[in-house]
Amino acid sequence: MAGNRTFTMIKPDATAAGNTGAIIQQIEKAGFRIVAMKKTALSAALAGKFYEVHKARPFYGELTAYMSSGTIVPMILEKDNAVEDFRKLIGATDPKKAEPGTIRALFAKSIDANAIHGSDSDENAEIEGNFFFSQFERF
Ligand code: FUP
Repeated sequence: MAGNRTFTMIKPDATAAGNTGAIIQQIEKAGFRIVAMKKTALSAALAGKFYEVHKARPFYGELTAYMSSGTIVPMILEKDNAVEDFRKLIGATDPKKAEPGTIRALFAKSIDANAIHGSDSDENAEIEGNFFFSQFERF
């Protein structure tokens, strides 16, 4: 059965461009409830830990440098079929391939500075949410 929670973070390109509010508005308009949210930043070491599954990929170094280059807004979100519906809302990894109207089509600058993250499974949503939030920060 599909779970009802996913994890997202608004990435440094989008927070720097002043698109945090516009992106949150898209997320709420699409029917997601915000369970937890904060503005924070990752050290290179913590970004490396978050993206450990991509360690062997050629873009890992750039990815972790980029993700620690500015502020981010991590969130836990709730909605029926959350993981799949949220991946649809954000669009393809490469904004050039993202469906019109998706968050990445609207706000992403490039395949690496692509505005927003969305968990790819219920299991990863749980792991990634726990990376940023304790049970006392969830509402
Ligand atoms: P996604 O699940 O859409 O975020 O995409 P992936 O899990 O494949 O990739 C994770 C992050 O790695 C992307 F958000 C951006 C970065 N990435 C690159 O920088 N270059 C690539 O070719 C692919 C991904």
